[in-house]
Amino acid sequence: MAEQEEFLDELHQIVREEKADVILIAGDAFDTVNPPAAAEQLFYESLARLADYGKRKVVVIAGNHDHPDRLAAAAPLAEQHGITLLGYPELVPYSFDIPSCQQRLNVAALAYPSESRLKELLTENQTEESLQLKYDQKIAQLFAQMTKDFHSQEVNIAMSHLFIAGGDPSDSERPIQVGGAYTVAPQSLPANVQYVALGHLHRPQTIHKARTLARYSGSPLAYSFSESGYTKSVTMLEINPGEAVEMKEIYLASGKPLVKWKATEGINQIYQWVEEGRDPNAWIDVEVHVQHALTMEQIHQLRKIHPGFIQIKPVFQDTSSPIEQVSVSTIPIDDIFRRFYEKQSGGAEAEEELVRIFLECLREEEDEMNEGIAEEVSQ
Ligand SMILES: [Mn+2]
Repeated sequence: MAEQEEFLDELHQIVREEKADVILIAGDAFDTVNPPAAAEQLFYESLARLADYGKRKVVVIAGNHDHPDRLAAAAPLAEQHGITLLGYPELVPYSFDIPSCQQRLNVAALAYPSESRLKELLTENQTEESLQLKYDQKIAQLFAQMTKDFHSQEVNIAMSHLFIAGGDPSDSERPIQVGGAYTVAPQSLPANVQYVALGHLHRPQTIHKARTLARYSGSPLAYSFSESGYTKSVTMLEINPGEAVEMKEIYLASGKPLVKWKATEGINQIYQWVEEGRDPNAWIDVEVHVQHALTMEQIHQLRKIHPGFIQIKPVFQDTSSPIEQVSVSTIPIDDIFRRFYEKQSGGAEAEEELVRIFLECLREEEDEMNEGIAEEVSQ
């Protein structure tokens, strides 16, 4: 939440400095259909601030993570602040007069068009390939219909939450459709608009094969380690009717870096790095080379020394020897247990105490079985 707040402060500052007339948010607004109340509060508070209580137009569409009804539930209230919240794909374009620049803006805003939300008539016998093609055609058709009355004397924009074929994904978007990602060809985006604002992919990127300037602004924060190699940004556009669009990418300073630590010398190396003040503000994925599995106490202690550890993963030295095929019955039971433990833990050595407990449990189990047999015999 702190990181999100920081970003929203920065966005507000950019919006003021750039004197933005309109803000487009192409989803996802939330990560889940059931966001925590605190997240919703931050969202609404930030929208009101961005809209400057009605002076600046804001349009938000739902993404695949958002609950369309829930996102749009506050629409009547938001509308009074000049904020348009759209949950479902609809066929109507939105037109607004923008007093701050004395232009009229047309937005073909298509909230996340899931196949079910499009109420596609898909017969059961269709192959995956023809479903994909039909979906693509349907999106092209929707945009064509929504933009058909767009006028070159006005500012024309399309926006949606889609996976454009050829886009560069990261590990954190989650598939846009259950049972296969429905993609849309870049050529299916409308040509008769000056810009297509896209949401879904976390990496900021321009769609090169589109017939007009189309772009993912990308997520404001990194949500997986596959997103650690580039800077997050927002996209700023200068658009006048009938003219070429001027685009500028504004890099964000907020957002914590994601880094990986590989402590090949063991747990003390982590303590040393923390003491040296390495990556104090980062989220960290820790790999630590150890002989034995980390105890709960060790993990607990590590978490106390740095608040940014996301995962602490033990790595065991590779002691694997070629697999020998031997009959289990010829190996002593404690050896079988040691081998099993090593395999399950990824290479850790079972401590003697653990082996002793295992053998004790085994004996108790055997005693109970013997008692059971004795009872049966006596009955
Ligand atoms: Mn998405």
